[in-house]
Formats: sequence, C-alpha cells, structure tokens
Amino acid sequence: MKIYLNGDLVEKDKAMVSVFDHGLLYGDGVFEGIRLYDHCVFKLDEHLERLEYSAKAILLELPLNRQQLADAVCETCRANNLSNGYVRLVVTRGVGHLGLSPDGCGPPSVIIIADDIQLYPQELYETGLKIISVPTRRINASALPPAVKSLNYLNNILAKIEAKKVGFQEALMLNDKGEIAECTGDNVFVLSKGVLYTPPLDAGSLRGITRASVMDIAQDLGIKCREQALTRYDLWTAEECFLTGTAAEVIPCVEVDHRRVGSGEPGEITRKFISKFRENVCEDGVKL
Ligand code: PXG
Repeated sequence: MKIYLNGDLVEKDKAMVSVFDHGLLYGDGVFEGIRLYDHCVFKLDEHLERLEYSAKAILLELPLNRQQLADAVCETCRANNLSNGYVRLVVTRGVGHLGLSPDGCGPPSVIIIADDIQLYPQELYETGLKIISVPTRRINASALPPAVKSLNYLNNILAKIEAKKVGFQEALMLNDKGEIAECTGDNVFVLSKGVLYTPPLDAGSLRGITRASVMDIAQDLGIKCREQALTRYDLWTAEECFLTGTAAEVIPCVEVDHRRVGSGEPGEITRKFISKFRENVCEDGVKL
C-alpha cells in the first residue's frame, strides 16, 4: 500500500511522522473521511471545502490549494489501484517543540491513506441499529465549534466506549442543553408524521456530507425536511430513524434507549433513502 506523505508516495511501512508532530502530541490538526465508489471520489469538492473551513477555524494554513489536494487524493487512489474504498486525508500542524504553542511548528504534515472500507455488516442495513444515549456530551460550541473536523475526537471516542460497554454499537450524543446532537461519527434523522427532521448544526452536529445528500434526496422525493432542535423524546416517539455518514452511508435505527422505533423494523421511507443514496453515489464525484 502506498501512502501520500508530504508530496511523496511511500510504502506503508515507511510512512512515518515525527513524534514531535503536534497532530500526535495534541491532536492539533484536521481531517476528512471520503468514499471512493467505482473509480469516483464521492463529493470530493465538498469534503475539501469542509477541510479548508476546519483548517481556517483552527488557524492552520493548508500547504496545498483545493486543486492540488484533489489531485493528491486521486493520485493516491490510482497508486493503490483502488476502485472502491475509503480515503483518509489528514493535515496536522506539523513538527514542533514540546509545549502547546504552534509557534515553530510546520510545515503542516499532509497524509493521505486510501484503503478498503470496513462496512457495517449488510445484515444491519436490513435489521437496523440499536443505539443508546450516553453521559458524555457533545463538545460545547464555545469550547470548540463542533463543525470543525479536528483530530481531537476523544469526546466522541468516550461516547462510543460508553455505548459499547453496555452492549450497543452506537451512541447517541446530546449537547449541554440535553438536545440531540448526533452519533459518534454519524448524523441523525427521524421521520415523524411524514416530515423528516434532523438537528440543526448549532445543536452540535457536524455539517455531514451524507446529511446534505439525504436532504437533497428528500427534496427529490417530495418529503419535507426540517432542521429542528430534537429531544430524546422526539426519537423515542418517531416513526422512523436513520443515521448518515461517509462510512455508514444511510443506516436504519430501530431502537433508541430501549424504545422500539416505529414497528421495530427499518421503515419504508428509510429504505427509500438507502436505495436512492446508493443510486446517486457514482454520479456525484470526481472520476479518477
Ligand atoms: N458527525 C461526526 C462527528 C463525524 O465525524 C459525521 C457526523 C458524518 O459526516 P459525513 O460528512 O461523513 O457524512 C462524521 C463523519 C471514521 C470516519 O473513520 C468518521 C467519519 C466519516 C468517515 C469515517 O471513523 N465521520
């Protein structure tokens, strides 16, 4: 496997960064997780825009422009003969000194890994996920804007651990007002009386690329979609629920906090979103 590292394609076991890289020492950096479908990098431009915004928010100057990053992503996929898979694009503050200050750090390290993706078992798309709300809250926007896809995922990792410890695959994260924010790496949608709802970004959700695709599909299907503050009660009493994310795509959720969602089986509208999403993925990207 070839890894893109600061302009070079190097073998996996030679792809190393310094222990003084502030990405490692402090989680000081940003990243994107991108899908490759049938030689097509899905929504590459949208991912690169989000990376630019994340970098701008943490005052990290990207060493490559949008086109150069796009070329580097495609080159890495081609070098690995990948037609379907997962691309992890990481930019760190770079090598510096011990101490929080980014002064003296740099240049930023750019790392691109293109690999196979470990999908959720197909069975889960048919039976649905069971999720549980956990004590760890989504980070407060005044501490760190949740829209920044930074290398600091400890908060979400703790939530994931809490869910797993009690036998669930996924955690539902609330914000400090007790509203639904998102799951640990996925956005949340519910269907209630024929209207689709998802928490607004200021509730602590990431501006998910899959979330945006689902909103577009809703429009195509003539289903109203509203960004609205949601409580756990709204999920407990919804007719349908599903999660969206680059890794998960669109996955049904059939139980929230031990309450069955709807009939307890993936809903009819959810199934429509799953198949529409899969229809669209090969059309909406950059060809390798
Ligand atoms: N919320 C959070 C906190 C995320 O990290 C999403 C929502 C969904 O966003 P997208 O743009 O993917 O629809 C994410 C995305 C991984 C991995 O390796 C994580 C994500 C995406 C891909 C892979 O764990 N997070």
